[in-house]
Amino acid sequence: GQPHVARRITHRDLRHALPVRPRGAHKGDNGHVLCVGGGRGMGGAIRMSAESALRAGAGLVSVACHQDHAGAMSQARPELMCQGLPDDPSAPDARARLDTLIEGASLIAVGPGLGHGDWGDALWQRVLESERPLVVDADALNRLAKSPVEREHWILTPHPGEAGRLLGWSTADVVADRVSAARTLAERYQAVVALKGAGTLVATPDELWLCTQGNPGMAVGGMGDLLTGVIAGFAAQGMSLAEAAVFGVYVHALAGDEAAVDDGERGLLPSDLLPCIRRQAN
Ligand code: NPW
Ligand code: AMP
Ligand code: MG
Repeated sequence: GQPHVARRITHRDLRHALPVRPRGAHKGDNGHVLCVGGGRGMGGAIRMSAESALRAGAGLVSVACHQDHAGAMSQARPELMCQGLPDDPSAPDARARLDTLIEGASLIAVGPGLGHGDWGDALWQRVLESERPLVVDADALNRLAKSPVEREHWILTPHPGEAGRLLGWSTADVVADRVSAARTLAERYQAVVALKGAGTLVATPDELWLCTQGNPGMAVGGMGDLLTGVIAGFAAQGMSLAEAAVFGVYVHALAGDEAAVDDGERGLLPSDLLPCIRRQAN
C-alpha cells in the first residue's frame, strides 16, 4: 500500500537514474518521442511539449498536429519532424502517416492542444490502440475522464481541474485533499500520476513523492505542456515511468525557479524555461 506521507524529491534521488551517454552514443539510443496534439488554434501547446522533450535529451522527436500548424512548427524548430493531419485524420493517407509515426515511436505524449472535437477524438482513439507507453495530459485526460479505459505503462499529468474530472470530484475537493486525489488516481488507473500545482505530487500505486520547488510565476498557459515533454523525454531515454515523472517534475520546477532568478516571476514564459531544462537535466 501507499505511504500517507509524501517523500520530498531531492537531487540525490534520481540524477543517477538518467543513463550516462557513452562516447559512441547515437540518436537511436536516446529514444523517439511522438507528441500528439496541437489541434486547430493550439499548435503552440504541442510545440512546447516537443521542444521540451528535445531539451530533456530525447534522441528524436516527432509531432502529429493539425495541418494548419505543421509548416510553421518545422520552421520555428527544425529539429522537430512534424506531420500535419487534415480535419479527418482517419482518411487513408493521414491514417497511414500516423501509423508510421506510432510504429517508429518509443513513447507517445498525447493531449496538449488536442482540443475537444472529432479531430482529437480520432487521434486519441488511435493512440489508445497502440501499445506504446503514454504520457497523457490535457484534453486527452478529459477524454479519459469521459470514457475510462484500463491500461498499463502510462503517466497521467492532471492539474486539479483535470484530476477532478477524472475522479468525479470538484476542483475544490481535489485542492483540499491533494494527497488522496493523487493516490486514488494512481490506484484507479494503475498509473504514475503527477498531480500538478504548487507542491506537485507524484503517486504510483505504491509510492508518493512531493516537489517543493517551482514558483507562482509558473501559473501561465503552456507551463504544463512543457512538463509533459520533459517527462516524455526522460522516459524515452530509459528511465522507468515513475523515475521519469518524479525527475521530470523536479527538473521542470527547478527550471522555473532558475528562469525567474534574473527577471522575476511575473511575466515568466514557458519558452523561457527551455534552456534551463537543459541545464537542470545535465
Ligand atoms: P476552476 O476554474 O478553478 O474550476 P482546462 P486548460 C483548473 C491547451 N493550451 N488549482 C481551474 O478550474 C492545453 O494543452 C494551449 C486549482 C482552471 O480554470 C489544453 O489542450 C496553449 N484549479 C487546452 O489548452 C497554452 C486549477 O482547471 C481549469 C489549477 C485547455 O487546457 C494554454 C483550466 O483547465 C494551454 O496549455 C490549480 N493549480 N490548475 C497554447 N499556446 O496552444 C488548473 N485548475 O479547462 O482543462 O483548460 O488547462 O487551459
Ligand atoms: P498546466 O495547468 O497544465 O499548464 O500546468 C501548470 C504547470 O505549472 C504545472 O507543472 C504546475 O505544477 C506548475 N505551476 C503552476 N502554478 C504553480 C505554482 N503556484 N507553484 C509551482 N508550480 C506551479
Ligand atoms: Mg495543461
